[in-house]
Amino acid sequence: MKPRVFSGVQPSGDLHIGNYLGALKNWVKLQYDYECIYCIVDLHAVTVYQDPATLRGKISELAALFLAAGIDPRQSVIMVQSSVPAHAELAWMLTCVTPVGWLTRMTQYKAKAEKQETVGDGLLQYPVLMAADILLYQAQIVPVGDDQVQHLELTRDIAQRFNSLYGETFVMPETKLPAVGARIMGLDDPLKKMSKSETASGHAVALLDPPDVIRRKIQRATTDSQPCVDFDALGPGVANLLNIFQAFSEWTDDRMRAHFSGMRYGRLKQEVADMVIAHLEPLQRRYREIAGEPGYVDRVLKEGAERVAPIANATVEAVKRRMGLYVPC
Ligand code: AQP
Repeated sequence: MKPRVFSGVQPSGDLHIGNYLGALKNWVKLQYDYECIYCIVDLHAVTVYQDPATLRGKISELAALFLAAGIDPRQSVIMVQSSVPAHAELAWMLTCVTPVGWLTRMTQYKAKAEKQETVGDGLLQYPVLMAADILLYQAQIVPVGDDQVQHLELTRDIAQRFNSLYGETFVMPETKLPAVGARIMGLDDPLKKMSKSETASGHAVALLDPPDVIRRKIQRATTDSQPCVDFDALGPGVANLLNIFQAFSEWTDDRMRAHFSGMRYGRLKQEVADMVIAHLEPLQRRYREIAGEPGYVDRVLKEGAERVAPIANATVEAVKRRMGLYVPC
């Protein structure tokens, strides 16, 4: 049996090249060697307010983008988190073994809570729900970007605590980061992670941005006062542009150095824009075809949920038995 992979993306905004390079691109590569479950984590998205009509649209858009990026539904499962109730059920049971102190020290919680007038309990519980997503399927590998490393450590801590309280139940999942592109930074502020919920227009390149918009955003990206690329003294803005180029092109470090050393920033930005557009144009073409096929995306999501529900339900039943909860005969 192939080892199992689980990962997810929130339908909380426009998918950007950080999500693609940190997660999706890796997912496509893994799908032939592993049993992969890729999830649209809508229950995570509502930990901060989402306009209901927009959210519904974003779920379908995200599913079509998974397909357009190369996730093959005959190989991998594509599903929506809320369509398998076991995610929420297991999350409650794991909440009961998770100390609050483990949650309040999560850096993503602190960063997101700072931006809210009222902090919902869901925002604090977010990493427990994420642990439930992964442990529900006994996933061995979780391909994510760098910002999720702390949540994965917490997932292992929760699994270990459950196992030591109730007996061996959960497999310990491992984090899989991409070699390049694990943390893409904002184009407008290279000290901040590129993020869906950041609304400044020059912050992120969305996967569905038209080529002229992509070019304009990259041309305006923050660099520094040096005139050209110096690999021994890279500022964060230039390092980010080079990182984006290398993650898309998969060039080696030596080739990157040989090609970009001494290049003026204007030319660098032009080459980065060309590389991003060359990769996103075919993806956008496939997206338009998929989105234009009535009923296709809904069928993929329905089949996905049906394929994984038995695995999820079996885990919930095992956890209930371990905890002494009622399981009907
Ligand atoms: N900037 C990034 N660079 C590399 N990888 C990234 N990921 C997110 N941002 C970057 C990875 O994308 C996957 C899906 O992310 P998510 O939807 O779970 O939400 P997030 O990590 O909180 O990402 P965002 O874009 O910043 O969303 P919002 O603003 O809604 O919170 C994950 O594997 C993540 O690591």
